[in-house]
Amino acid sequence: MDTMKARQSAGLKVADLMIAAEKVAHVQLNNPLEHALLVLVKSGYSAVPVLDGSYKLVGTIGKTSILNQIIGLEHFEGEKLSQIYVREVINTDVSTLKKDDTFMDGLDKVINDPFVCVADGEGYFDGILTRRAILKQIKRDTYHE
Ligand code: 4BW
Repeated sequence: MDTMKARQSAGLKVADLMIAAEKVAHVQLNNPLEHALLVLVKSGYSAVPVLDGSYKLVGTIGKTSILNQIIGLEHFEGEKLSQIYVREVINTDVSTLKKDDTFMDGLDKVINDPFVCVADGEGYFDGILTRRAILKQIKRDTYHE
């Protein structure tokens, strides 16, 4: 890899590569699971961020954890989708980034997760950094695009 280009990449901040909050599909804590599943199926994503009423980041929710809630012994119990809420199923054990964090901080985090949420010092949601954005940047560096 060309060292000049590698240095350029290393100089990038998370803010330069993230998907801004207004373009990120999300659900809210007090949504029933049927709404969350609708957002996930319609957007095509496996998991999306969960925000509270003031747009602070609380965690993420994915299709698998929703389906696990409604799986019965013999069939899916779809009626439960309106009785269980996102706050009961949310994954709060998520790592986060800040807009000022470096490209290398982002690369490190997307090794284990397909996306990482970006939030400010007060917890307000700024967007997500995806594995795709990091890989595209590595490709740009490698092939000098
Ligand atoms: O609807 C899609 N459009 C595009 N352009 N690509 C998609 C779409 N759905 C899936 N993909 C591709 C991306 O390459 O499949 C990868 C895995 O998707 P995922 O995880 O399992 O749903 C996507 O990789 P990625 O862009 O690196 O995104 C990683 C993860 O980040 C996705 C999803 O959980 C989340 N994500 C990405 N963009 C999002 C989003 N969540 C909410 N809103 C967005 N705009």
